Amino acid sequence: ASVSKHIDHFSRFSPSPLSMKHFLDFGSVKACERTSFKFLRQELPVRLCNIMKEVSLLPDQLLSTPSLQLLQTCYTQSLMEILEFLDKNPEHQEVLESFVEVLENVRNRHNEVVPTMAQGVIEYRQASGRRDPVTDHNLQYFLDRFYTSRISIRMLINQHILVFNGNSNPAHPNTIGCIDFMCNVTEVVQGKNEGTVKCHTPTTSALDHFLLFLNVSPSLLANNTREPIQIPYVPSHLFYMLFELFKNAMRATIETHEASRLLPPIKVMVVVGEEDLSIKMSDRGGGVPFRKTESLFRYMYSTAPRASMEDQHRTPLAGFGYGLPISRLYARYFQGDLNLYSMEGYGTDAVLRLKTLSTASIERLPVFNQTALRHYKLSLEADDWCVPSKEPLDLAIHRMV
Ligand code: W6P
Repeated sequence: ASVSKHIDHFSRFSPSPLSMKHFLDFGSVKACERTSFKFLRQELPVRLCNIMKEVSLLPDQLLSTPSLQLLQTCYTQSLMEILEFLDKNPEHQEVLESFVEVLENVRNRHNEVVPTMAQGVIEYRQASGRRDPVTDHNLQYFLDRFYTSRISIRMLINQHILVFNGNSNPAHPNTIGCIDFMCNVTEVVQGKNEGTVKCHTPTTSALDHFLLFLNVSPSLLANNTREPIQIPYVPSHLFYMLFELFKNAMRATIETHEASRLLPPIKVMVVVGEEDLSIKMSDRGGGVPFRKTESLFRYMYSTAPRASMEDQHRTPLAGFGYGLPISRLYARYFQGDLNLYSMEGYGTDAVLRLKTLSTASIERLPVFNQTALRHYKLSLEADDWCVPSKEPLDLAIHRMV
């Protein structure tokens, strides 16, 4: 059957969200490579095809860019490689072993998907020359779903590879795959644990800056308790988010205190409750007008006049790239969230919320259905809120008769 037949078939299934508890059980004594194999050879095609379907609905001018062509080739190739396993016998050890190899290839093939997609969007916007809010809104919708799907697929692949192929990690005895079931949040905030699976590669110098500034700028840790604060979580996801928040806070602080020799500290507070674990990072970097805070999470906002992705990799403390929107996706992926509360003229509080319980940390996944389809068919509609007029209304001309 042709590829599009497969995509149509598998995109009719909804992805099955797993909880943190599921992930942990998969990697514990109950772990069975065969069970995991049988689940993944079905679930990976379902997740791949659900998002491939949405890719195929993108505007033609975007789909025809070299970047999008490349992405579609990668996704198709990976899909076909995984589908090969549908009629293989799970009882054969060689099958299980070659599956792990294929998963490693798939993962590496998709390493550059984020910058490639970003490049495609830049090319599209340059070619079309259009900056209309409807297109931007639709692309934001798509990219949030596309990147979330990628996060989730990599999570499944990494867990299978690490649990059944990797040896246990002696440096972190509490880990099952890339999950630390007693992830010490305070240590991640302090840069002491970046996680083992990299979801991005901070340059060595960026990491040095991070650790240096954390020591130099008196980053204060206020805890509500003396006990270590531990939750089941993916340290690399947590580190990605905190590092990104820190870069932004640091950049704002430096830029608004250029003349001063003393930088106001960036303070971090970690609090654990029964449901939520909250981390607040506060800077006194002058803040952002309220009107602009939501645009900090927009891909279109950051792609417009900025430096190329190359430059972003090189600049140790860039900030304001795709980092914030992706960080919010990581937070939401396990039912958390990331919000900014800024006071223009003073500074910004960034609040990251995670779930305390492994049963509440459940994957939040996009599904391709009629509702999603409608988003791609959405065109310009009249707003149901009045547009403020520039001129004050002259009531004198509306005289009653
Ligand atoms: C700012 C802008 C921002 C974004 C994210 C986190 C902190 C900050 N501070 O001024």
